[in-house]
Amino acid sequence: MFRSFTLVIIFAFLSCSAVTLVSFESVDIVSDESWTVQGTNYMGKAVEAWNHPQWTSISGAKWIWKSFYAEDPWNGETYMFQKEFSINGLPTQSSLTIAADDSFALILNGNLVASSQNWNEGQAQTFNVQGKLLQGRNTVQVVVSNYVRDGHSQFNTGGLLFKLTVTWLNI
Ligand SMILES: [Ca+2]
Repeated sequence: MFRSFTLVIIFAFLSCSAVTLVSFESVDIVSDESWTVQGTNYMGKAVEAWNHPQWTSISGAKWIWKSFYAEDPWNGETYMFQKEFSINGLPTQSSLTIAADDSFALILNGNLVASSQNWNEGQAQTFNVQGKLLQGRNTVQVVVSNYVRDGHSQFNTGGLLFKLTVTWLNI
């Protein structure tokens, strides 16, 4: 009787331990004013951009640029947007969605993982970056070019829209 009671106690303890040991967390990294923007002889914080009517949207993310309107739509502009974030466990699941006006190159932890030469009608693209994420500190950099076009800035805007959702296993 005593032995079986002891076993029940041990089993209950192990069950509780297992529940507390296996836990997941997730975080959304979205484009917003917390990103830095870097250009030739310039570094600052990104701002929310004027939204072109044809641009898509991603829940929780903002279209960002160096300025509300493109500053030089007649000659084009290229900027690098950057954000650092932490993954406090073993990444188990991720989903990355991005849209840019016009072209982009997406770099995760120093590795080029995706690029697009076309503004893609303002639509978003999804990429698998599961093997590119690291435990601890991560850096995402996106180089975006607004191409030369005729017209004023409201018709030739530049922008970046980004969302990365990462789920990790606490270990
Ligand atoms: Ca444009």
